[in-house]
Amino acid sequence: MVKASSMFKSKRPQQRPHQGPVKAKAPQRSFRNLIYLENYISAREKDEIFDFLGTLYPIWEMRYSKHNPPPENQKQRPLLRPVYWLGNWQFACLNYYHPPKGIYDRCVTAERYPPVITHLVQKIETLIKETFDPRDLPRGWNLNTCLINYYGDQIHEDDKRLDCARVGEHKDFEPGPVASISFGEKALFQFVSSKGTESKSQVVLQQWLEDRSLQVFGGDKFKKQLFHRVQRVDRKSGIRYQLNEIENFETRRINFTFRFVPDEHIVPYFKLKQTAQEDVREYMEKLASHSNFFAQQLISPPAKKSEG
Ligand SMILES: O=C(O)CCC(=O)C(=O)O
Repeated sequence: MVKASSMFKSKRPQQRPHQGPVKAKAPQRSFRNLIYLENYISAREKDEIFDFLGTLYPIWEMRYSKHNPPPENQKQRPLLRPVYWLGNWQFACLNYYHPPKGIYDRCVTAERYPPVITHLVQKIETLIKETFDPRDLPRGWNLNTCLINYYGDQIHEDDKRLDCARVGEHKDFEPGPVASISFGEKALFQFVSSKGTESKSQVVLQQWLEDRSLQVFGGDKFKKQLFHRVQRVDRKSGIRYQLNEIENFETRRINFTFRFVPDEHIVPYFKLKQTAQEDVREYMEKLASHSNFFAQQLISPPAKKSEG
């Protein structure tokens, strides 16, 4: 069990679904399989991570594609935010990693972690191994996959802003604990219980994720039973990140979530099935325009010489 400073249970979830933070003085509590640590990332590590972020060009993905069209009653739509993946890229239109059935043709080999992230991930893995029940750590578990989420405002042509700094309720299906580090404006992160689309979700637990904080969650309750979401991102500090320009977007929070995908389910682009290659080709080309790694991935491997 690890101290989850200022993590608090929603007082009256029945009466107050979807209403943002419950105004209660946050008590110090401990939860099994849940860690929240403020100031976990040092100022120096943050600087190094931001130097690295300055080399990335995040992309806006569409949720669906030619070979994975929207289901009935749904439309094609862009994700709410630009993203970048390290370790492997789970394109939205390939439906993300979702065991037990959705494990092939979903995770595409991506760039490795830079040294500052490798070092941090080792520290986080050690913390998790020391504090989590070993039964909640799948065989071979390590944090080899990272999703970088950019949160902020979309700026429209008439200069109108659309605050799209949130994530709807969902589960992360990668096995084992997920770790997340946050930078910039604080975000209201909520665990919610949901009984389907008809009834409103109930906030079970919520936490403001502060700049330089670490959050880890795992186990049946937080990973398998509850959903989680980012309800909103504050703007009180006035933070605006000037990284590589994301067209018509103003970033005020950046979050890294680290996950585990078994290596055997991560494949280079050219090993994806043809339809999946076709669906993500445009994204790969966009990434390749700024990254030697992705440019190399688009070069077909030399055909194997036939024996004899
Ligand atoms: O931004 C966050 O704190 C959480 C992001 C998240 O839920 C996800 O990437 O699955």
